[in-house]
Parts: sequence; C-alpha cells; structure tokens
Amino acid sequence: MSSKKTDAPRESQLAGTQTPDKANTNAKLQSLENFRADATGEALRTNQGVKIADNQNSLKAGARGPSLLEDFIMREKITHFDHERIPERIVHARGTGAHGYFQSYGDHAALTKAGFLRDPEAITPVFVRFSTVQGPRGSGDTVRDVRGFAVKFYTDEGNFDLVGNNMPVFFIQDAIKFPDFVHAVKPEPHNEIPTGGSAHDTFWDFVSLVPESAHMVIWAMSDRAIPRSLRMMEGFGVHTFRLINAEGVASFVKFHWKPAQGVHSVLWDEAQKLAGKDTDYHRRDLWEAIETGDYPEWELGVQIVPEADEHKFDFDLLDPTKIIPEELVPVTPLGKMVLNRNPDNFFAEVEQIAFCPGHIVPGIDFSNDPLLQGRLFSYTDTQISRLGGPNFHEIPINRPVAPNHNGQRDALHRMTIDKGRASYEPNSIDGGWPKETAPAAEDGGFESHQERIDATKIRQRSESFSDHFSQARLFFQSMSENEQQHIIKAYSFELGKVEREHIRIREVNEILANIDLKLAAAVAANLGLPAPKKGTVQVKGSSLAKSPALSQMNLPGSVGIKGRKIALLVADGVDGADVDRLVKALEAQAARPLLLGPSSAPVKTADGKALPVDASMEGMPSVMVDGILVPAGKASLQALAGSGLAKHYLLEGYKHLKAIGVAKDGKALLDSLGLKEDAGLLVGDDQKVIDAFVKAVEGHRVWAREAAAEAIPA
Ligand code: HDD
Repeated sequence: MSSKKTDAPRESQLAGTQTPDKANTNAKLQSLENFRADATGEALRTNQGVKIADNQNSLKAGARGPSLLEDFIMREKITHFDHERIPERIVHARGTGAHGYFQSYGDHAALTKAGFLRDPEAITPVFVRFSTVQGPRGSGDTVRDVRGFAVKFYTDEGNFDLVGNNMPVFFIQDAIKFPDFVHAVKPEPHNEIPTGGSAHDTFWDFVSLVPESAHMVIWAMSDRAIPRSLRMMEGFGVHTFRLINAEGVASFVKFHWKPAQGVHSVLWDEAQKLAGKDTDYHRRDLWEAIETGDYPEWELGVQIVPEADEHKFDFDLLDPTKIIPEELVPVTPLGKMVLNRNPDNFFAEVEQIAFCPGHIVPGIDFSNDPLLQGRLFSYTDTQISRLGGPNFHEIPINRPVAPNHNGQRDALHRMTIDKGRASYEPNSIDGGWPKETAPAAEDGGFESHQERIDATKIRQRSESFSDHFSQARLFFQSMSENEQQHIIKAYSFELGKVEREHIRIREVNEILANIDLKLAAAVAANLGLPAPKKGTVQVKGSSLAKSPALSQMNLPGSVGIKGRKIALLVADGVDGADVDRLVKALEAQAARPLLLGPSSAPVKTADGKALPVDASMEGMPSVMVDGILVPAGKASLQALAGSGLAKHYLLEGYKHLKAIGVAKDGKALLDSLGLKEDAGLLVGDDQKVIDAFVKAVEGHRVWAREAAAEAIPA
C-alpha cells in the first residue's frame, strides 16, 4: 500500500548486478533435470511401454457385452487415477510456486562461509512456494491470512531451505503449542467451516486466551494479510538464525526478502470479492508475470547482531513473537532472487516440493528459539505421510544438485540404484567410500556451531519471553491513519463473526486494551461493547515510539506501472483513434491494457471498424484490474451510461481507490454516478491526464479518497 519511494540501497544494488538471461540462469538446474518428460512425437504407451492402439474403448465381450477383467490397459489407467491424490499439507495447503535463481552481491566472507553467499558469479537455482495457511488446496487466494514464503536454494553444498512467511513474527513461542494453534485456526471440526479464514470462534477463543499471539494477530488483521500480489510481499525468516564464517565466528541474523515490485495490498472488500470472482487471483498474477517476462525480484538481506550483543535488546532474540525493529538494526543486503520460470507440472513440482527449516548448509546454523527447534523435527516427519516414505528427497523437485551418497539405500519408492556392497561407514569393502569430510572451510564438512550449554532440564518459558504487548503496540502506533482504520475494521469484522460474546469481550478487554486503548475502544464500539478504560497488565512499552519501516506506506513503492492491468471500457461507437492513443501510452509504460466490452463480442468503432475486446466487463471485473480508462466516443459513452455493468465497474473502481481516467465527454457519466474528480479520478483527453493517471496507478491506491469512498455502495 505504499506510494512513497525512497533511495533504498536495495534499488541501487539491484540495478548494479548483472541479470543473466533466462536460458543461462537455469542452465545448471536444467542440465540436471533429465527427469522432465516431453511426449512430443511419441506414441501413447502403457506404463510398461506397450503401444496403445485404442484409448477410447474398453475390452468387452461383444460391442454391447460386459467388460473383461483382462483389459490390462484399462485397469492400469484406472488404478493410477484412483490414487492420484496425496494428502494435502496440514497447513499451507493452498499455494503456488516458481523457479528462479539467487545471486550474491559480493563475497560476504566476514559473515558466512556458505558458498552461495561468497561468490558473486555463482548462480544458485531456487524454487519458491508461496501459500496461505488456513485453507485447503482449493481455497481462495485472497482470504485474510498469513502467506508462506518458502525458498529452496539448490546450492553446490546442499539444499538450504528458508521456510518463512510474509510476516516477521509468529503466533506462539514454543513448538509444543503448534498443534493447538492449528486446530484452533483450521475450519471448525464439527462442520468444517470456515474455509480459508480466521473469522470464527475457535480461532478467537484460542488467541484471546494466549496473549503471546497478540503481536502476530495484529499483523494478521493488517493489510499485510491481504496482499495485492505474491510479488508484492516482503518475506521473513522469522526466527533468529546464525551465520558462521570460516573462522567459526557466529553472528545472529534475521532474514528479510524485500520485493522490487513494492509492498502493496488490496482492500478488504476487494479481497472478499476476488475470492469468488477470481479464486486463483494470486496464482494467475505470478504465472502471467513470469510468462510475459516481467520477472519478480526480491533482495535477500539480514539484520546482523554480533553474538556479544545478544542481550542488548528489550526483548529476547530467541522469542519468535518479536521483531528487531529495522531502526535499531538495519537490513544489510546480501543478494537478489529472480523468479523466471513457471513449473511444467503443478503436482510434480509445487505439490511435491518438501521444505524443512532443518535443511541448512555449512555457514548457516540455528538459534535456540524453541519454535524453530520444534520445526526442525516436524517438516521431515510430515513428508513421510504426505509423500509416502523417507525417500522424498529423491523426488526430482527435492533433489539437491550436490551429490548425496550415504548408506540410506532402502525404504519405499527408492529410485537410486546404489552400487557397492557396503551400506555402512566405516567400511573396508568399498575402499571406505563414501567418506566423511573434515569441517575445515576448504573441505566443507558440516560442523554445528559450538555453543556452550550448562543447564537444568526443565519445562519452563524464559521470563524474557513474557512481554506480549509492547511490540503489538509499536506495530499499531507505527501505522498510518488509513492502516489503523483497516486494522480496526478487520478486528471488528472478525470478532463480529464470533458467536460467543464472552470471547469477544475477552479479546477486547484482555488483549486489545493492552495493545492500545484507542484500538480497543473503536472495536468495542463496533461490537456494541463498553470501551475498556485500562489494560489488564502493565505494558512496559518499546524503546521506540514508532518504527516507520513497519508501515507499508513508508516502504519503497513500485517503480512505474510495469505489468499493471488497466481496463479500457468500450462499447459500440467508441473513438478508435482515442483507444489507440491510450493503448500506446500504456504500452510505453509496459502496463497491460485490456479492452473490455459489454460482452465478449467485438465492438464497432465510430468509423465502423470491428474492434476485438480482450474480455467482457463481467469476465474481467474491476477487482481484477489496477486502473480504469474510459476512451472518447459519444455513442460509446452513452451506451456505458446506460449499462448497469459499466456503472458498477466505475463505482466499484472508485470505491476501491483505483485510478480512473475518463475522456472529456465522459464527465456527464461521472456526474450521473455522483463521482467527483480527485488526484486519481481524472477527466480530459490530453497527455496531462495520462501522466496523472500513471502516477496514480504507481501510487497503487488513491488513499486520500478513502473517506469519500465510504459512501459508495459495495
Ligand atoms: Fe510451518 C509448512 C512457515 C511454524 C509445521 N510452514 C509450512 C510452510 C511454510 C511454513 C511457509 C509451507 C511450506 C511449503 O510451501 O511447502 N511455519 C512457518 C513459519 C513458522 C512455522 C514461518 C514460524 C515461524 N510450522 C511451524 C511450527 C510447526 C510447523 C512451529 C510444527 C511444530 N509447517 C509445519 C508442517 C508443514 C508446514 C506441518 C505442513 C506441510 C509441510 O510442513 O511441509 O510440518
């Protein structure tokens, strides 16, 4: 939702690196991808390689007779089909992904010995999977939810998985609470409602009883939970990790992904409508961007804390419900990631990819964050039931590009045929191979960071994890006025769906009142509850009054309007030359003009030519575009003024704060709708209007209009 641009270092850094072309960047992975099958020119065969002569008819005793059991071709086909589904992920079931590469900006030797962060020439293949958390595989893309942001780096030293989210904190502090949290947020067990959302009793029951969730819940009630695009989200590793250099010196780090596309969200009304009108909105957006060569880019950065400074903060670095404000420790850029190749097969790649935070390489290590420690176990474990056994690392999308010889040869679905007789180490039969590698930097054997532990075995939460509200308050108070209003509305909407009043009251009095009394009072008013006068606990407050980096309004916006979809509303009698002028102006900006008519049939221009349209206004509703233009042409404008579809299009675009540019003669159309010109509602036929329109689209939404737009029906 940002409009401001800053001279962030990442822009200059991104511009400074060479962008290798698509063919070269994926050459390494593709040269190892001999498992991709192309059937072009090939005969249809059974799985056993027998050519099939008839794929239309089963084998029967006579044309009208019963089918015969000996029809091995039909049996094989149906058996395979009967088993084509695998269990979906317990969480993050709905997702999409893409291939790309990572390139380091330089040699970060002082920080880490990890090879992919040491060599700026190295192109490391990556696969990224983005996801929602709550909904099943077929649920909507734009529901209010956290987004998963999981990256697999296929490095020369083994796979490194950075399994993060688009929010920098988490709901709970200890992995032992994860099943409880997930059971609460998932659809309710008796009726499996709601699909893809948290607006229900069990979720709010849990979070109102578990104050450590307060910080993450306010992020989930913010605009971050309804991103405009997967390309326009920040990503976070969440936990504190360690980077280790060749001398064995460790630094604590928090990983960040900063998108070159800006950080933007949709409005809640848009999100809800999109969930029905284009369930695949985010999936489609990512796919189309990559297909059209508009490759999304992120910068990987880290906040670095020397080990000696571990205890210098007013929160615990091991507590995953806390951020390190960027004002205290800025993000140091390390390299960039570009996504430039769509999968060939969704199931084989997106569905079968298996991430695990425990997949690390020499130069990276864990911290004692108890949430991270539990995750190290859970992910490998879940793949065993989801992907059918412990050999899931042999599925093509999960295979490292580094060799992986060891004694683990058996188990279900083993693909590799290991030669040699010794599946144990040490051995003298196979010459001792495969052998251990020394941990010295040049040898590359993995060595855990040597941390001194002298402790009592105990089930206890550290006292340093007990402040649950200071950073939630910092988050709310760092938001712009528009963003604060969105948060208030989100809590009001969600709690309004909660049937049990005692849960609503507890959330307002025992959670929101401890975050911010203005927030609590506004939500209480919307629920018909008394405003709490004070919180229930003493909140010490953050050392910062505000963290500007938390507000999307302050983050670097998009640069230009590349790839943004702009609707041109046309009907019979439209001025063909004006359409041409607008299309050319948009194409000059690398935006995507889309001609939308009353139906999918071509419209007739004023000079009698047939003008094909890209879609009907119904087929590509306003929620699917970023801006709207109405070209000149008296008859066309008149037809639009008489069309409920066109009027709704403009009203809805206005309500959703989108840029709208209307030809001079269209002023009457706007008047009839009661819409007044503003910084993003422009009337005229000249270049000035186009320039202002482009600027408004670049700003993403016309935020100053938000109060006026309240009066427009949804
Ligand atoms: Fe998790 C999937 C992110 C805590 C257990 N998680 C999963 C995915 C993402 C995250 C992005 C989807 C990966 C993909 O696309 O395949 N999870 C997080 C983050 C967390 C977190 C950022 C906190 C900082 N997760 C977490 C805990 C546990 C799990 C505490 C268990 C103790 N997560 C899982 C899982 C999943 C998973 C059940 C489901 C499917 C899978 O792993 O492969 O094992």
